[in-house]
Amino acid sequence: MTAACVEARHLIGGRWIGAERTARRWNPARGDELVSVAPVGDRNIVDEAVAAARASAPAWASMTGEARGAVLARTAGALRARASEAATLIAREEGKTLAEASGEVGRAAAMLEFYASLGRQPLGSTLPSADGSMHLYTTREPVGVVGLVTPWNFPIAIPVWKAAPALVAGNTVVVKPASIVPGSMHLLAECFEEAGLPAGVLNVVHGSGGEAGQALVEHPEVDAISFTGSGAVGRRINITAAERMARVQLELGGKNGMLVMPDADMELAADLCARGAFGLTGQACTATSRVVVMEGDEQRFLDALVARTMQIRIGDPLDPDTTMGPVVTEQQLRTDVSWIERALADGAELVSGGVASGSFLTPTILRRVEPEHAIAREEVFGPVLAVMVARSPEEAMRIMNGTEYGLSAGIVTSDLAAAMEFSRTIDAGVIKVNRLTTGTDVNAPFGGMRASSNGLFREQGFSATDFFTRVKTTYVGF
Ligand code: TAP
Repeated sequence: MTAACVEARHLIGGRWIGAERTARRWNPARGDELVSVAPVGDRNIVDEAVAAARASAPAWASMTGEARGAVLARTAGALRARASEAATLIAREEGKTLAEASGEVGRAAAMLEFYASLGRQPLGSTLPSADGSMHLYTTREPVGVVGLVTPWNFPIAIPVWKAAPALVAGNTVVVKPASIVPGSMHLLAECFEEAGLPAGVLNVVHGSGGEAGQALVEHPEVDAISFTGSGAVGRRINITAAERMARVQLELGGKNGMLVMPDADMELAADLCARGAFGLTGQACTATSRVVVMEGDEQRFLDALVARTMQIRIGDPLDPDTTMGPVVTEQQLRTDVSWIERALADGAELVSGGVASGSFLTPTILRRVEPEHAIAREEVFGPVLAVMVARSPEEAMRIMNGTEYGLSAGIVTSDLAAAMEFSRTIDAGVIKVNRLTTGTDVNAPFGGMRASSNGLFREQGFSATDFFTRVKTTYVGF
């Protein structure tokens, strides 16, 4: 049976709109299977979407938080009802395994439910005043029209973790999803529509980043931009937004390290590193991409890591036995391979993996990596793990903090003092003790430090509404 192809459309002011110019996405695991076709949006379509968002903003902002939250709760229900279809589509379009895709859909629904409940939570505060005849309070108002620019690696969860807090806070949005995963965003937009979201409150424009994305970021009627993606694009967006004084949130790349202490359970360390590095094909911003082990522990750790990695089964994401899917595009695969070649040229040694075949890359472990090597510092965004050796705890901390990034960092130890010292010393927005560098709770703030973020606002949890609201202070004399 031929799997269905999703005919994605722009969603503008409640209307589904196609175009003559379209882009096609083929299943990365089965090159001949068309997964989705989407219109290629230009500046005019972005203008229409922003106008629709602007027109619907007053009515949406004047609804109660409870009523807005109820729409999000119904969206969660609609997504859960289509969970299996959504997971299959993500697996076919983006390439993560069915189990990973199901996890993503469940997480997106949980996120919608969390922000639905925020419609009933206080946003603002009451303050004591120096004037005894004064009622002094703050309220948080929506920012207005928000542009959401999202990457391909979580094609449903990331649009949700931006749109849900934006909407519950009373903003209207225009989403520009990554151009290689339009079908997943289309399904999500259908869930919002089915939940009764008023027309124009959430608009979707498909198309390339250079055209539709840039037009959205430059648009004078877009009050704020929330972007997740690469550092290079993020920096450009930062400059563009600053020029027109638009609020901007940037969540960018990472080079996440795991420190394995001498007292660590090596089986646990190997399991965390293998799943953190090769789960999601390593295509996660919080993927483990570096490991630091203490001198004398390296061989013991590598033996356990290689044994654990051998259990990974590469294949078609729809096969239930598959535990690692393909690399997302041929171009990304070439990039991954070129990072491996560069590492070997710099003096690293291949422990296992490094074999590219079709759109698949075997889980790759490199040893004899030095902190100054490019593979120790630059984001690969693929299933490649660099193992480094430290001669002292101080050197280990220096290596862990030795890249420009600061997204997620982990330590494996049973020494509480070492764990606490790690948490205090490491410059990263997320610290994990005896857990994967990937994965977070929906109610906890998430974001990076240093080059992993512009650091002004956190996503997820209660903090997300900081970005999507403005504070107003009201003095009522009586
Ligand atoms: P990017 O190439 O940066 O693309 C992200 C989004 O920006 C896409 O929608 C892209 O459109 C769009 N875009 C590209 N150029 C643009 C421009 N000039 N103006 C406005 N928008 C533009 O990233 P990616 O390859 O999709 O995702 C991988 C990167 O995202 C990695 O660096 C990863 O670490 C990062 N990431 C970070 C996080 C967090 S939370 N920190 C989470 C996931 C991913 P097109 O799709 O058309 O290019």
